[in-house]
Amino acid sequence: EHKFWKTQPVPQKEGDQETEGPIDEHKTPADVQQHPIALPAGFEWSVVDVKKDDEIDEVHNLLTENYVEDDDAMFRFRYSREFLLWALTPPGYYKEWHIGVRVQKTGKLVGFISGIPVELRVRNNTFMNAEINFLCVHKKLRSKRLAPVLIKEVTRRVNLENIWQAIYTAGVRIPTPFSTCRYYHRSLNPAKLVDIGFSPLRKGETIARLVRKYNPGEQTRTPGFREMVPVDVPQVAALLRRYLGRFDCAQMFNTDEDVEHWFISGMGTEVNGKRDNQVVWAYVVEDPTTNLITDVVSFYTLPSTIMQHPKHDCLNAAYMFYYASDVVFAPGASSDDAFTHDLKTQNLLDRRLNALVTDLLVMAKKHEFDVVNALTLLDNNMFLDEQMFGRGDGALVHYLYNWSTAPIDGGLSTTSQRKSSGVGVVML
Ligand code: MYA
Ligand code: JJ1
Repeated sequence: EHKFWKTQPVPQKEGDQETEGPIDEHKTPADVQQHPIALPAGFEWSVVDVKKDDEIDEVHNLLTENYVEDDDAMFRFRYSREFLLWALTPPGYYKEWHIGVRVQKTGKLVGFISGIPVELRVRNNTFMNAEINFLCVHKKLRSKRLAPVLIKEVTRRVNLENIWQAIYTAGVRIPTPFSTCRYYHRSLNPAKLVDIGFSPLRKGETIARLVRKYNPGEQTRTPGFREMVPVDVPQVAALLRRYLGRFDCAQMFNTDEDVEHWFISGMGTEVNGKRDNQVVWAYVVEDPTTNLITDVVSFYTLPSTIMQHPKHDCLNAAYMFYYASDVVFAPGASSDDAFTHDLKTQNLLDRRLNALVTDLLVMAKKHEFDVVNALTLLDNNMFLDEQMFGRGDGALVHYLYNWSTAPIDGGLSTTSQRKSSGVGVVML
């Protein structure tokens, strides 16, 4: 069946995941093949220097024409150059993990895979991972078993750094997920979404009514809600670490530099009062009385090409990224038993997340996004229905390489119940 995946250290079927830990025998970098995996004749490996404009251009162009599409091939992800640079250069990144495949004769880039280092906690274990993303093979070279070669080569380069685990997501199912999430979509520009076939126009529904229904208003309403700035980094980092501690699987954000990269550097640089190259939008709530940061919420931009449309060629989508709130840790009345305390916390959190997302929608509209997308991970099920997100036709499946763990709740069973998922890692 799975000629490649059956040879890899991944759980081979559901139910193979009961014991927590590595699947492969222990190895050291000295045990790893020291030369690159062989490519078919006519192709060569090429480290892509993402800091060079012409090279990030090549990756951008490859992905723009050949990366992920929806099931009906109407939309294709269109990651910007600035986004790719941000996504591929977090603190401690390895440039050798930005791996291209070129046609030897012409130098044309026809394949790509990337990894970045990320520390994860999975239940009680914390370990370094490669986060693998942007696997792409040119459409004309599909089904020639190039993908396994790319995967083996990135594995080798990760192992050379003494890292033996990886996390990755895909829209497809292969052996064997630890968690599955669904995509949800909140319209901001329903007229365009209907026009391009992204949203259906249900019978009896009118565009005018949809425009009114989905108008988030002009003003944010949470007192102290403002854009995040560099001095917020230490408080936001501490807040995120506490919040993500509640999930079965979460990114660690060990250093303030990690938070600086993922929340501040992605906000681009201000030129004449206008932000250039912004890829992430981050907001905090500063308590007006204590001046402490109590909440953070963020989203990133990921447009899609609209493949066959006379009028529109780009869907401007914002994706919910990390958020956190301190209300979880509000102490209950001393007379409360643990159960009552948890229930009160849950309710407080629910109200607070809805308030934050209401404000996020105002900001996303202000920045002219057509839609806000979110998965069922984190605590998203607490606000998806109330904030009028509708279920999409896509899923995002989460995988670990060389790590076995019991399944983690991706929020599928709990959409109508306002419960937390187990997933506290958001991939780009
Ligand atoms: S997910 C996004 C993937 N990209 C796209 O979907 C873009 C559009 N599609 C393409 O470019 C191609 O169709 C790709 C496959 C390149 C996806 N993840 O070469 P083939 C298996 C893992 O003949 P092609 C992302 O970026 C497939 O089951 N495996 O096929 C995360 C079959 O194996 P088996 C996949 O269509 C990537 C084999 O490949 C995927 O020409 C994480 C067929 O190869 C997929 N998305 O090319 C990668 N799609 O026979 C794993 C197909 O066994 C990382 N396949 O079923 C693992 C950790 C590595 C680091 C470890 C460090 C310790
Ligand atoms: O965007 C997605 N689906 C949209 C468009 C569907 C077009 C027809 N296939 C969708 N729209 C309905 C929205 C509607 C809004 C009002 C309320 C009701 C709902 O469902 C989907 C996600 O749902 N996107 C994809 O399929 C893209 C691929 C997703 C897998 C990504 C894998 C990434 C791997 C990288 O690591």
